[in-house]
Amino acid sequence: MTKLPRWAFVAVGLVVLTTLVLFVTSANGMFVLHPTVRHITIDASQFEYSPSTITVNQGDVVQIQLISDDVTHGFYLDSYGVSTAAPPGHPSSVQFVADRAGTFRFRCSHTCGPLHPFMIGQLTITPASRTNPGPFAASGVLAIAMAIGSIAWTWRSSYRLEAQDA
Ligand SMILES: [Cu+2]
Repeated sequence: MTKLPRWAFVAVGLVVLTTLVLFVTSANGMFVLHPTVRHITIDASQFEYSPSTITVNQGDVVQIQLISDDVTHGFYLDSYGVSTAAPPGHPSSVQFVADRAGTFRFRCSHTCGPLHPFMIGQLTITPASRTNPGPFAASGVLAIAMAIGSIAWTWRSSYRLEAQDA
């Protein structure tokens, strides 16, 4: 029976390891490397939010402070079911984890005047794997470099041993 060279086992092991590392780091939302707390202040007035478009990263802890500049306004985030309301002079806060990526509307949940139904904003939650390409890409490249380096090194060592035996 032909004995497989040692480096073949090492190579297979490293390829498996590299694949695992790449799989784990690229799995969407599986590993969020840098969850951050995002403090966002929204000014509400008849009949708009400022800012009306917000972007956060998946996994972020989002703290929203709602401030009303005139009458009582609400904040209701579609699909997340997060809601709060702020009378003028009484800011209110709500916190949630942006665990699902996508684009969601938030709307006024407190009747505030004739154009109340049109008081709408948009929250975009960017998928984790696309928001942090740096660390993901870096770990993948590092794993591949280590694999190639180790294979080359083991191959060289076994080659030397064979040369000595001859
Ligand atoms: Cu309103």
